[in-house]
Amino acid sequence: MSKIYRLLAAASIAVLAGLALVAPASATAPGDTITYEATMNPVELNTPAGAASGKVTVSITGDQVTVTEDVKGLADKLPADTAVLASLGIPAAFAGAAFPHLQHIHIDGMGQCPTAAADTDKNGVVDTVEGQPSYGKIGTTLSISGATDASTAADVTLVPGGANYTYKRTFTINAETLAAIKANKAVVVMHGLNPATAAPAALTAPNSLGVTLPGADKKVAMVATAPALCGVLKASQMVVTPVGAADTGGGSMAARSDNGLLFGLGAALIAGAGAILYTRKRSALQK
Ligand SMILES: [Cu+2]
Repeated sequence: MSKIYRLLAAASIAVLAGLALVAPASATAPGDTITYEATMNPVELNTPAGAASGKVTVSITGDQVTVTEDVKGLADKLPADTAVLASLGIPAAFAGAAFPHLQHIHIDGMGQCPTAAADTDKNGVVDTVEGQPSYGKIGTTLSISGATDASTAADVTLVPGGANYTYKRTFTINAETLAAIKANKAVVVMHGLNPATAAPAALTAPNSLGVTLPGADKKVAMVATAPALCGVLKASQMVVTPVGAADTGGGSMAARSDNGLLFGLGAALIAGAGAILYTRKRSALQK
């Protein structure tokens, strides 16, 4: 998958290079595509140094964004033992499923990733709320389908799952998030800690947001929601301007058709990992 992804991404760049001029970021005009990148690093206390990594690219044309991600080393699967799951506030239907990773673009904080100093209650975990002064509130939910605003922020059925995944989605971004990205103060966060390496409190204390999963009788443990990877989106040096000037030039169209293909592949991969989980949850809700 990742090989195909890279080949297609390279092809997409080649198409753009053939049809476009490359200009400095300072010379942007309406219709230009501006790209921002975040290198995802382990959140101190929550993910061991070097255990997980990722790269996120956000390409913006007007109010349309394409977010691509390549993530490695996160928590892989939920426990298969239903008693263990119950102790974590996770319904039995999720036993052994791909570990869901809620992911957001956070805004209106300091535009930084939290350090160990953010653990103000000294329980060994930087919980989601403790991280907020650094990365701010949720501006956009990087869901695999459905809404991309805060309404889907904690919906574990709409997120990528597993240790390693790629993600690609094009959507209309809200003005608040767009402004934060352009100010280089938007922060991408992937949530969900590896139970094998998380501090004991992550398994015993309820999450700081008060989230209860459908079908559970207690709040889900902090391990499901605490920030695992974090990275600040920064403008990359290049801006792509379609030749022929028009807002919807040949370059943009070529890029879009490639995006559609990539997204299809990514969605198929994710659907494969999560289909059982979604189906089970839906039927539980219908009862
Ligand atoms: Cu978040």
